[in-house]
Amino acid sequence: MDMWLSESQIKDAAMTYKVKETLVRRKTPFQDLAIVDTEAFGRMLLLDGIVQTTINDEYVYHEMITHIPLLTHPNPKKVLVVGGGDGGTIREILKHPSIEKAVLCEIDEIVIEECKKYLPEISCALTDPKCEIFIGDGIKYVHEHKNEFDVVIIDSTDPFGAAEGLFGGSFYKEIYECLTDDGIFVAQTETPFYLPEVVKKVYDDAKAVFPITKLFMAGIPTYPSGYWSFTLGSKKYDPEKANVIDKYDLDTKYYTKRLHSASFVLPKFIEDLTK
Ligand code: AG3
Repeated sequence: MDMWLSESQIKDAAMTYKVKETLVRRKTPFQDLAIVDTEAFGRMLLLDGIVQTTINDEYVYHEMITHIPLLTHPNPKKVLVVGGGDGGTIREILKHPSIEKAVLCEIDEIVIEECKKYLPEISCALTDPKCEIFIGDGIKYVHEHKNEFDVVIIDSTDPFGAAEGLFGGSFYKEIYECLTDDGIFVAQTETPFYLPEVVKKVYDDAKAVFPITKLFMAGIPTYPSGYWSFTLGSKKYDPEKANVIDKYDLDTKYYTKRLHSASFVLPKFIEDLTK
């Protein structure tokens, strides 16, 4: 008997995967967690039925959410990740030689526990001595740490329920204050195909706070529509003008120095959301 898993993306569309095996399924105090092995994408993490990451395409998301801000900043030393309990973003951050400390603030420690067990390729850097794990609310953590981080990355789930507070203007003001004088913020901000109003709102909210605000895109096959947006807010450095050419080379599969600025070139319907 074939087993199939579906994530509904809008009322009338869904993406479906053939499942080999369910490795873990458990209710945490915050969400319904599952890690399943799929035929097409390998092991896959789901939270409340929403695909978070898979072994076969995780590199796109984790490289882009990390290397775009970290290679825009000339010398990032301290980085905060809010969410991201699978550890993929931390793994990418620690590829940068300037990093002294990467803090992971994750509300649900069971995500970390299960990803360490079943997704070691992604979670492998969570035990690195430069990684500090804080279990708790990201909004509170950001509020309590002022002028401290060179880069803040919001590696959250979708903006409904638990993660809703991570997608608003008042939180972006707090992030602004949590950043150093030349700090940069990046968040995953959904797909403009299905949620253009979310993309627009996040962009406008970030723009009201940061002097430089830009959207960039990446192709992620297991996220709704396969085409995903990220929003970047920066106090000083323009990511499109960053001199990444002279910087060190990284071991990547998706990110390249040429792609860095190219990912900010937007199709018209997305560019229109930024006007
Ligand atoms: N968090 C962003 C997942 C968003 C995907 N949305 C969806 N499938 N509807 C990814 C966490 C990876 N570190």
